[in-house]
Amino acid sequence: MNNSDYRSGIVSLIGKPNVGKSSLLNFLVGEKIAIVSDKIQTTRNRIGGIVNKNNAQIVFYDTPGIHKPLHKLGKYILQVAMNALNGVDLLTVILDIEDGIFQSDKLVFNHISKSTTPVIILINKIDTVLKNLNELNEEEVFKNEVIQNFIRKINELFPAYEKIIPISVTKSYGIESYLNTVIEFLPKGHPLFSEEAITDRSIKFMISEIIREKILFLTNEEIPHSVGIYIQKFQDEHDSFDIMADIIVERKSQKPIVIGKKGSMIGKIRKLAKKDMEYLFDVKVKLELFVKIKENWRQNDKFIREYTNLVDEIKNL
Ligand SMILES: Nc1nc2c(ncn2[C@@H]2O[C@H](COP(=O)(O)OP(=O)(O)OP(=O)(O)O)[C@@H](O)[C@H]2O)c(=O)[nH]1
Ligand SMILES: [Mg+2]
Repeated sequence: MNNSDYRSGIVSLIGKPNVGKSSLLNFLVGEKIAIVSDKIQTTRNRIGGIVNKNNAQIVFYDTPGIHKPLHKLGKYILQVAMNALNGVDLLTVILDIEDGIFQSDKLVFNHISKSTTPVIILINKIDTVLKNLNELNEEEVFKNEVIQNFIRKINELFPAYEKIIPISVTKSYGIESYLNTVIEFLPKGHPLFSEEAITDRSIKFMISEIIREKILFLTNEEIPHSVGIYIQKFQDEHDSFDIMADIIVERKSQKPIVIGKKGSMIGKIRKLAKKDMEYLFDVKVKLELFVKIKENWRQNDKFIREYTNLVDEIKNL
């Protein structure tokens, strides 16, 4: 490797909720560092994922889906996504071909149109329209009628992009091509993180996110979004973690749902979370969970500070 050719920089992944931003981040990093779910507004924070290539280091920022906020927490979450539009080398807007282009995508384009940072557009979930994806080459995919119609819509809304790349995260299609394009846009420079690092977030952050993911997976309706996590105790004993965490709900009626009949729901949350933690951190995990009620916590700054990790990201919180 010629050192003078080494490139490094930051790329923000932006889009409406549920398009696959966190799924893409995990695929790029090769480890599950960001939680994923089929429910909208899964991600609440900016999560840096670090990717090392022999000629470059890229820091990808996963961001919350851009949405119209309905409460105080939503406003802060949107602010996190907005902050990620500035001070980065490249923006990547992700669209979802299965869902189509709607008002929420227009909102995303409105926000980025104020930025002078170069933009790459990814059309994700093309596996849902091209069932024989793995038999097709890049040109055949690009020329496909459904893809071309989608590109026409993009051109009407936001023609100021550098490149459009159709991808499928679940079928690992188009990602290498995306990565190579990203590197072309990065400035020459030294790595920003050590080669071993995979994320800029702490172990404690990851622990609270894993617990939240299991709640998103196992519960429905308003529960997944009403939940906050507070880590009461985290003890790292080298080959084991001792963890006590509170699951915060915002109404009395939600507590028995999260606990479940004879503790069956909280038991499942604990079991799945513990398994993921042991796999990710390669340690034995002792995990105790408690459910607590804090009325309307998502409207209260003090509680938002305690039960999300937004305080690291939002100056005035
Ligand atoms: N079919 C298909 N599904 C995908 C693909 N990529 C992601 N998904 C699914 O899309 C859903 C949303 O994925 P996430 O990665 O959580 O989406 P996100 O954009 O981070 O969502 P927010 O955090 O809510 O903004 C999950 O159910 C994923 O499994 C893909 O390439 N094809
Ligand atoms: Mg996400």
